Amino acid sequence: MSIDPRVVKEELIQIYPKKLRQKRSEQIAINQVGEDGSVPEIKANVRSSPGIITQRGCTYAGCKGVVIGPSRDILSIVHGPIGCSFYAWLTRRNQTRPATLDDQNFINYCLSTDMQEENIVFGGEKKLREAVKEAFALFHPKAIAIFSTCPVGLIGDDVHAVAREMKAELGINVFGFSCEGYRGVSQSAGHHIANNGLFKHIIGNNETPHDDKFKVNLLGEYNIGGDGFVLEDILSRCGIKQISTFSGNSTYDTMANSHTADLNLVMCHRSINYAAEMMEKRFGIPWMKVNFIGAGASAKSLRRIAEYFEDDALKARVEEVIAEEMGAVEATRAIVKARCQGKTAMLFVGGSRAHHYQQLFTEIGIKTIVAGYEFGHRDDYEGRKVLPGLKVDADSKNIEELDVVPDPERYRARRTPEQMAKLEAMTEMEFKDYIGMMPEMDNDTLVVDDLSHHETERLLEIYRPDIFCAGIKEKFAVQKMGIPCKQLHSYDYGGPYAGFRGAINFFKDIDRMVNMKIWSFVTPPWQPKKEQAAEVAAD
Ligand code: CFM
Repeated sequence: MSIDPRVVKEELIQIYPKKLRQKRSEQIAINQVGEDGSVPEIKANVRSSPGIITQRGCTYAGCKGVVIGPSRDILSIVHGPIGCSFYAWLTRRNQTRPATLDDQNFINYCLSTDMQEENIVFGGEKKLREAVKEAFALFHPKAIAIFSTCPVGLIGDDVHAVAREMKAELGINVFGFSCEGYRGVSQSAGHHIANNGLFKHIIGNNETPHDDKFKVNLLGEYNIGGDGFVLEDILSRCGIKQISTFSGNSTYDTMANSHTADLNLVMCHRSINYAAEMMEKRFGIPWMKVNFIGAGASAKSLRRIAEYFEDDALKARVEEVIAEEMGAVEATRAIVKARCQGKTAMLFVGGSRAHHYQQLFTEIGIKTIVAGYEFGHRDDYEGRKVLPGLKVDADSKNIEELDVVPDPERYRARRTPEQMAKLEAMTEMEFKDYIGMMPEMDNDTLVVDDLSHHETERLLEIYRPDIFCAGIKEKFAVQKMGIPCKQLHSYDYGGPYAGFRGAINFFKDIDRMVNMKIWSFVTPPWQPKKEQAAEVAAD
């Protein structure tokens, strides 16, 4: 079935009023990869339009839920009405494993100041102060983080002043985040705010030295469904010391100690590239993009790490680990690929997975025909080469850009510019770069930013993909149309999907979903319109 993507694009937006149609048109690209790797421009990281059902979340979700939340011994207090906390309470499947039963772990707690009307009218700082003291008395944490929700910003509570005061009084690290839900256009603003906070209040606070030879941090890995555990296992078997993860299965101390590493590995570029950049400027730690989603991608990433350290024993060990893992991957892959070859997928997740998971699908012969991010920026689509040309709009100006300079005592360039250039020339490895999603997608695939529910329905109707990947908000609406929906945020109840073992889990889960007979028994609500879809297909 050959479907003209131009016709589909028109179909998706024709129902909208003129102005909205124009805006959405710029947020939907028909992919064309040039000889030089160039791709069409796409509009991204702009406000969703009122009336549209978007998949997006808020700035507070990106700060509290995504970046800081997974760390287990920072006590998080949400300053705001209780509803905001409900949705931050263990809904993200970020796992953690304290070393001993006595180690602090606050992940299963949900602390809120439970603001009432009275606090909105007369101010909530007093209540926040009391909450911090009460939490300290109960838990004795090393650090307390305060997260502001929308009303806090609207009434002007100074959470930073309260944090400073409590820090002095209690003698522990207390810091606040102005991550009100409305602060940016999506979660993405919250990532940036969280990165700034990590940098200002945590990274560099713990000087414990390590004499390991190969020291890295893994940035942008949140241990959803145990992904981080799989990667910890692989790296340690290779003999690579992981100082800290940001922030899956992490602790305050590991993050505070992360500036002692010699290389930063960036998994999720969107949520954590700011910290990587700032750590390079202040401490001299280079960063490289890695991808541990997909067996092939995992092997490639491990080899790049070994290249960076220029150590033959490490290179040999990495090859051994890859060889140990690949046998089982290939065995499952062969069976599943035979059953899935030629099927199609659509991927709509926040900022990284809609790109990373295409690799896993490709490994079992499933083609991604449409994909997009909820809140990725143009660099996540087109690659970081577009960064110098990005315009700063009113919404992004809202978020502080820290002025970072080399630390007078602790800056140590891990590699000279010459060494970096040599490494880049010798291998495929590039530092400080992310090529983005579109250069790796086929021509004539569709790329849709901030997909709406209306567009979801039309896409499903027109293409009838074999699987749709999104989140809980979309899952059951999609499945009622007779198409299986894999939650790529939470992995449903599955995972881990990272690394080699993870790939095997993913192959099996997808095989089960796309080859299940039940989908053919569901009558889609739009069934009468079927002929219309056939017409589009024939065009
Ligand atoms: Fe990064 Fe993530 Fe993602 Fe993300 Fe998220 Fe997530 Fe995601 Mo849900 S940090 S951008 S804000 S890879 S919670 S673990 S799955 S939207 S694609």
